[in-house]
Amino acid sequence: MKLKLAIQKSGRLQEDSMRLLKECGIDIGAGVNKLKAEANNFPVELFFLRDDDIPQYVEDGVADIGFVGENVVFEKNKKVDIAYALGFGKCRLSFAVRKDENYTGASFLQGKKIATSYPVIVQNYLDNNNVKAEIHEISGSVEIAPGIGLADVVCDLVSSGSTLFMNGLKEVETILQSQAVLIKRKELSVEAKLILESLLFRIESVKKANKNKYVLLNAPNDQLPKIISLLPGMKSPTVLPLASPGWSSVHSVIAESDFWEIIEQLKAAGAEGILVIPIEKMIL
Ligand code: PRT
Ligand code: ZN
Repeated sequence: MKLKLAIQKSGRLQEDSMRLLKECGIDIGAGVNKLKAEANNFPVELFFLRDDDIPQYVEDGVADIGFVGENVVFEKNKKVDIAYALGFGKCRLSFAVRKDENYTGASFLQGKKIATSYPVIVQNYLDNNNVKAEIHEISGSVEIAPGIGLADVVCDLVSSGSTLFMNGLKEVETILQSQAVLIKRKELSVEAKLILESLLFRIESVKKANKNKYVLLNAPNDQLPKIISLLPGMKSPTVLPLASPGWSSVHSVIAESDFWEIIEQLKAAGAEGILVIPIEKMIL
């Protein structure tokens, strides 16, 4: 059997979805057509769909799992489970108003016309804040709605903010932070579950590797204790003698998030010739 995975056919999530599969060693070779493709070396079959349709297909079991934005998962509100946060496709769903407008909080929205492609999420937000407003659902180019007199407020996805800015709007309130997630259907066969576990194991190894760097450096032996204390490593750092007496080469793994701080401290402790190398996979 094969695990059926739905991914976006074209658009912002397509490339990252395909790259992640590749990094997991899953080879989508020949046989790629517009609708379906099979992996040569892993029991998975890909379905290429519009992102909006993915939750429905997963609920219905046409696909077992899917890669899709949380924004779409919450808007469609289908019976699926979020199994893993994939870390790409990050964006936020925000209200925006004309740049000269004075936004005073949720009560500002009372009685306003709001243009959005996310009527369900917006209505939830209004209900939670006891605000009544008129939602105009539009499927694209939401940002032009105030300019053409269709709405007072928009609620749209934002990443850099430049689309809003170019349309004379300002972001005033974020109602959802989103990223691509792996969703799965509620009822998976035992076999499908096993394949999913193996896929998740690979995805996690790739994600961990991306979050860490392999560091090699040269250290004077008298500074080794200090330098080793700065480098936790997976177990403990590897220390090898250099050809020149009194020096060692130290190898370790450090988290991307701590990277700059640790490098500064390593230099201060006398480390030289520091090399930083990306890690491809990391199995703990
Ligand atoms: O054809 P299909 O229906 O599959 O694709 P689509 O056109 O509906 O979606 P697509 O490809 O635009 O986006 C797919 C997913 O990418 C979304 O559901 C989000 O989860 C995620 N994503 C991440 C974004 C953005 N960032 C994003 N910036 N989706 C859309 N945008 C748009 C936004 O709507 C606005 O028009 O980009 C513009 C704003 O970008 P900035 O950088 O100017 O702020
Ligand atoms: Zn879409």
